[in-house]
Amino acid sequence: SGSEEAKRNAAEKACELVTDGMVVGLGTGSTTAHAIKYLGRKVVEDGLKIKGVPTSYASEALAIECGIPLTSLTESPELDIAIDGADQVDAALNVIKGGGAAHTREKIVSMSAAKFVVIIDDKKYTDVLARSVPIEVIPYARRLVEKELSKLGGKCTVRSGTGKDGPVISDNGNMILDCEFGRILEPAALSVKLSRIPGLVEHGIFTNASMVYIGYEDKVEVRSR
Ligand code: DER
Repeated sequence: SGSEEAKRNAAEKACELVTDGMVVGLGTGSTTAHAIKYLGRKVVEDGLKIKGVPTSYASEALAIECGIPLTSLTESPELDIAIDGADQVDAALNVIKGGGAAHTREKIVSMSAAKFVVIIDDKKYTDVLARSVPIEVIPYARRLVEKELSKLGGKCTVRSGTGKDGPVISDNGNMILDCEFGRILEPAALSVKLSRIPGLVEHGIFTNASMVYIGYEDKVEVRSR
């Protein structure tokens, strides 16, 4: 991915959308970390009044460290805005997420928000999505899900991480598959097919982005749906 400066530029520009009284979905990953730190400074130094809903243990810990008051989806089901990163965004604002294995809660939060804003560095913007799609799967169903994904032309690998032997386990206690489909010309159609597979908890194709902020070292481009 691109430079930290490009990520920070996109993150801080998008945070201009956050105003007093808002409930804000806080995404996961290094780009959104810039947004969480920036919003934390606005809360602590300028008295910005917001509440955050984190999408992972990681973003919860960072938000607490930055002084952002937190709430839950149960207490605050209607979010004003969700700000989150992505692994790839195409020209029609279709998004692949899940590089951080957080896409299940990220999709729940993004769908709970009036506006879902994606922030990326320029290296992630492309004409056609062509990265592997992260897929959260109930371990019990893994073999069925792998079989159904291969029928759709997917080639899956179980994601293993660092600091633990064996598979990455998500914040929800499930496994992650990374599934290669090559160039994804019809993301919405694939999304529907994936969501029908029993035992597949959530996949990383997001078709609900309202806006994308594309950060460069010296500028930010904004695209709206
Ligand atoms: O897991 C996710 O969807 C994250 O948003 C992630 O993939 C983007 O992370 P990055 O901002 O560190 O590239």
